[in-house]
Amino acid sequence: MLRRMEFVQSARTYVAGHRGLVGSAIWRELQRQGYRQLIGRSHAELDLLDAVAVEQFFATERPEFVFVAAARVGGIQANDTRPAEFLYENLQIQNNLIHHAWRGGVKKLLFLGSSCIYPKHAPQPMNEDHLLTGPLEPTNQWYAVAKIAGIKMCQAYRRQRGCNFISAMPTNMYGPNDNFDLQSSHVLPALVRKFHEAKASNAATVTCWGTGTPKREFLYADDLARACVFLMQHYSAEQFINIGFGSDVTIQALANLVREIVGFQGEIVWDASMPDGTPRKLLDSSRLFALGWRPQVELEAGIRLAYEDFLRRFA
Ligand code: GFB
Repeated sequence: MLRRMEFVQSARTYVAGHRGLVGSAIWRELQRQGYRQLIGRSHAELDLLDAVAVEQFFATERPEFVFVAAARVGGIQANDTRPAEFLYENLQIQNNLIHHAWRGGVKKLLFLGSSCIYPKHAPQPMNEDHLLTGPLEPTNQWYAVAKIAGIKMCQAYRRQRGCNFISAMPTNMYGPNDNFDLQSSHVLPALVRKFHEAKASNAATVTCWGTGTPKREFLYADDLARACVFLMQHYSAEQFINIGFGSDVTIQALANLVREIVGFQGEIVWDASMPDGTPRKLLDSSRLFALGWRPQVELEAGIRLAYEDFLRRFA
């Protein structure tokens, strides 16, 4: 029998990774909706790689609802060059959280994966049934394998232990509290920073990675957060569920848009020695849309907000 409990505003709710891009957005959304017993731990306070510490945390804090937004994340370059970290840390973090959520009697848990779980050449848009139907994109296969294991953990604990653990697969995310480090960031924050710095120094060109021809779908973090809280409130099934925006753009088009928003007048140069990654990863989010959820923040408006966040934090 599954433990089905309503996600009420007085519920003790743990957001793992509450300082990151996704976790901080979930935290803000929960506060906005009146949730008043939020639990967060910084890395210094709780090392999620440490199984004993995680077990003790669940035993003393007794969270009832858990959002798993903690992960080792990064853009194409970080994924490609640090495979051991991406595989080991993600497996360890999610194993500790999911296993000890069961041991600690958590009523419901939402595990967050990524659209890179799908095969490199999956039909577009990619629906949930395309999982494990072909080889993965090599640059992020390590991260993808860990995230696929996370989905399976939730399904296994649901089947064998009766846990109400669900999973959602967001598309490429951006927004406040993003990582703007040029070596490890995703493309959107990297472009914001590159164009801003080029404008400030009157540079003639900005170099972007790859050919610019791959397409990506971008979802603003606050939209993702609303979807996550919505799923915690309304969705309980073994089937994981996609969270996307609904349309994608080429990296070239994205670069032009960011250049315009930031106000850089120079040229864009493409460094084809850098990897393109998967040619396209547009999610089919019709399962989620059918439940009544829709994104609210258009790409251009979202980039303006992301740029404001960058200016507030770094300029
Ligand atoms: O966002 P991104 O790093 O990761 O790169 P993925 C997306 C595309 O943007 C690639 C190009 O084709 C990059 O070559 N790009 C152009 C740049 N200029 C830049 C730049 O300055 N920085 C970066 N980072 N990219 C990640 C996965 O894949 O997506 C993760 O590695 C995760 O595992 C995440 O799934 C959502 O979209 O290719």
